[in-house]
Amino acid sequence: MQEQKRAIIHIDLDAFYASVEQRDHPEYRGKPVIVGGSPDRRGVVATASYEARQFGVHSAMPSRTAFRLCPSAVFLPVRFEVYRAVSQQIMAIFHQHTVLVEPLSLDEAFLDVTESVHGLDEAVQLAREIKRQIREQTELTASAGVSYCKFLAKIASDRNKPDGLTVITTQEASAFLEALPIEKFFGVGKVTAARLRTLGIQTGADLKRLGELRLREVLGKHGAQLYHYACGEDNRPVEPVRVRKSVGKEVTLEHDIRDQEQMERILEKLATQVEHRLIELGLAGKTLTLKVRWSNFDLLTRAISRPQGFQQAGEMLPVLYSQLSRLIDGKQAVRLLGVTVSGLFSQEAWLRERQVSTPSLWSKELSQE
Ligand code: DCP
Ligand code: MG
Repeated sequence: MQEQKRAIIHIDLDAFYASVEQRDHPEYRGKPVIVGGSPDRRGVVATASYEARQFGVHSAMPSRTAFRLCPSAVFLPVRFEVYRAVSQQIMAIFHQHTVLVEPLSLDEAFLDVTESVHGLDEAVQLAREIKRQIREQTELTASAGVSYCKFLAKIASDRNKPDGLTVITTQEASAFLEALPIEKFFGVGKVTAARLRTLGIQTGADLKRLGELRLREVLGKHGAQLYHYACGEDNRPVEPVRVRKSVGKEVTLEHDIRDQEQMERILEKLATQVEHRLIELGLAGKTLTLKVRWSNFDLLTRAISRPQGFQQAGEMLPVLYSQLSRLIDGKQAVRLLGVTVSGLFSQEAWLRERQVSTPSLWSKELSQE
């Protein structure tokens, strides 16, 4: 299908939480700043300023490790309300230029500006203007990527961080994708990358060479999609309103595990990530689902609902642990664990609900796949 060439901009703020902290505390500017959980409890890093990244500190790393790598860093707790207000400011800027804005997180969005520009050159000028507006109104820097599809626009914005502006034209796409390492392809995590590497696949050129059929054999539907990305084909539209149905995190383990305590530690991490995302989005959810995939690939889910909902990891964990201990029998090893909160509603409603209901009122709902 021959489609009209689009102009897509992807914008992503630089070291978002840390930059906001440096903006609001001038004494931290130019210094390593780490925002997230405290290193003396078992917190994780939400993000690190570029100064701290030079020490090897990055998002999702245990704060204790970050402290070891960079003891001189300033450690700060997250201030979601402030970040959410900044997010609203930048989203308002985006909406001045197109209605087709698809937010991916607080600091990141796709814009389809096809109707506002003639060609990618003008889209680059527009991206520059948007960066300028962001700096003027928020005192923060953003990086922008411009291309004819979402996948390439997103990769482009990551090319010259911080404060970058990168365009990948139709003509440049093919050479660019051929040289691109597989980890950079959309949807390729550690596990998929390791799998592809065993087949000798390192780059986009290798993906193309392997071919669509073979990739489909190895990775299913996702393999076919990956092949098309490697060929520079990505027709996914920019979708302005995404009605989010759930917030979930899951992990495929490097090695299957049998030890219940180890599983509980993983669930704790996942629940904490889900909590952070829910707080970021200002949401809570009625139903909590535990997902377990056994080493033989059988999948099992257990869902529990309660009227006052779930938002904090501390409230999810007792439920997850008790579901887990009912499921595991010591015979089967576990390959994947996941935690999802669905049936979402706004945080304000959640806070109201918590003031009136008692947490012991569980309504139970079990499902099995
Ligand atoms: N975040 C988080 N936990 C993660 C990843 C991110 O809490 N594992 C939060 C903190 C980040 C914000 O989301 O500031 C935006 O995420 P990005 O991936 O865009 O990272 P940054 O904006 O911090 O840095 P970059 O300059 O690489 O975009
Ligand atoms: Mg960012």
